[in-house]
Amino acid sequence: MAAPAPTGPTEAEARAFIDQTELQLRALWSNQQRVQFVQNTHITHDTETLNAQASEQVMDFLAKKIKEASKYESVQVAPELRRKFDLLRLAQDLPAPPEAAERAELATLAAAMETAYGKGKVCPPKLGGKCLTLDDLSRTLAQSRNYDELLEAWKGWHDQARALRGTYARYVNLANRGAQAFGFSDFGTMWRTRYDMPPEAFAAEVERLWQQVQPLYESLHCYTRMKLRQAYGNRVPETGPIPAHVLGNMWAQDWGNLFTMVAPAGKAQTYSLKQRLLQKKVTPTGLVKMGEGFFTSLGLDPLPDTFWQRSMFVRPRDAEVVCHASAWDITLKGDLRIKMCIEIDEENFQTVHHELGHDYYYWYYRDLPTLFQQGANDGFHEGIGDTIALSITPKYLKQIGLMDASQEAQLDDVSFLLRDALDRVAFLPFGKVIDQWRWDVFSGKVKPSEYNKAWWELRQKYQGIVPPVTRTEAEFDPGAKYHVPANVPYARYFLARILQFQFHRALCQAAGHTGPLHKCSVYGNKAAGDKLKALLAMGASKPWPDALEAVTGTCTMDAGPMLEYFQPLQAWLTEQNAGRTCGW
Ligand code: X8Z
Ligand code: ZN
Repeated sequence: MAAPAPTGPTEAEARAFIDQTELQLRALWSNQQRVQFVQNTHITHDTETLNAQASEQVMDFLAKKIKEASKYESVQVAPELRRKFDLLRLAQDLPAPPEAAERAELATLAAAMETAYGKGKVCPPKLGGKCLTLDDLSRTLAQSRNYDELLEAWKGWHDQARALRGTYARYVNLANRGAQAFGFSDFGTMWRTRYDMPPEAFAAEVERLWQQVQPLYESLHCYTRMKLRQAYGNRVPETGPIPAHVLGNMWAQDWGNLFTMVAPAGKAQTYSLKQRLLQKKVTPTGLVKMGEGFFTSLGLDPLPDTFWQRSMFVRPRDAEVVCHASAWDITLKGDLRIKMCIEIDEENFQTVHHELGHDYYYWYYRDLPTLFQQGANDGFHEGIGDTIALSITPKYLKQIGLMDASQEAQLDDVSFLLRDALDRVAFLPFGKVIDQWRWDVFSGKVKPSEYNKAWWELRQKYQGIVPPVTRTEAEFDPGAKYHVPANVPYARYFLARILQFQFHRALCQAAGHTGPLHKCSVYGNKAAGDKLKALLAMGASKPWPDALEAVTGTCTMDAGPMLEYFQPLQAWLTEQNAGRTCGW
């Protein structure tokens, strides 16, 4: 008699495996979050070591579970359960290399790079032992109009990052070994596989969106360059790329700080949000309260008391910290925090809304299964707070007492949109470049001996900027940007920049807004709030095109709404640039 055919595992067994894995993951992730939060708010040798240990633990656990999961590959299971298996394979921030010693090394390197970035300082001899932090240097970049002073601050911060070069190359090596152990050709491919489509299709998608917005960026670049030339003379070329240090920001990623310099001639710019906030003696906590106030006006919950008790809002006097802003849910059950070094200005006002967007996402999906506690894709997560910030219109500022009626009347559409574009439009090529570079580094197309060369080629090609002084392979300029040493993917911010306008238009429609999109604020509108809550509560339970369709009615990412929003500015820029050679 023939032996009965061997039967594979059942759907029930597959489900039990995932349920158990999710429970264990929640505990491990929560522990890791807690340790990381402590490290980020109090860098010492010990907190860094604890962080490395926690990462290693998560790495080991996920590697084991992903291997076990292959048993269930051919089991017929419900789509929702299959999605969890797919998400499990992609859940590693750091993919475990095969050897235990390599895993420990990768975890140690990653923790060390993040803390090194956090501790980064510049100590110019002329200050006689006094050192400058990134906050200090950024203030100079934002406020100074002295070419050489700007250069010194820019060069100081970029030069100190050279210490990370060797460690970074080793990290690339180990992370690739990890990614390959799970069937990805390299770590960058693993990153690009997180978008419910093949990795090549995702790269093409980013390129397609960039092509949509490139003309708008080029118009802004052309106009800004002309204005900068008026201020800095021949040191800013008439037709070539702009030196990277005169754009008001350490990485030339958003240019809002140039507003008073580039504002339309003849329109006196008397209004300053920063001045108004200072005048009203708004504290860092007060700034966060204002952000919360927007979300609650939409009918979303107030932040829990523990948020106010456990967050870090200012740079402590007596500890090394990672100041780069971030948002947390330590327990994955609503222990929300933000960590920021708030200074009272417009940029921080925007960032507070950005971070609270993350916290509200965490909050509304906190009851979902662990693997679904993510954004529909990571661009959604980055785009929520920014969507809300798009509703910070003059009308809204007046409503909350941050602008007078006379100031509102004076502010014309072009000035308002120009201010906004200096941040949101200027960012677009930067949002693309960071991972364009890392994808090439991880794939091996760019070798360590060409790190800086490749970096500046991309910066010039997409952003139309050049380093203000010669850079060589002795330096490591990508390391001067937080997300590179901190192992945080960046394409998400590019997507967010596009998505936030799609979300904004959808919320405005729900609120019954008519008229130009840039005039819309959904402040106080519960219908818009309901739409937002529904999106947040979906987490990653469905592929992102479904989530996008549920909010906007379309399942493709599209820069159309962004172009619509900036249309009056685009028309004005075209007039201003008439007769000039744009591009670089
Ligand atoms: O890193 C951030 C947030 C934390 S997720 C502050 N952003 C990017 C950056 O600063 O480079 C927000 C905009 C882009
Ligand atoms: Zn963010």
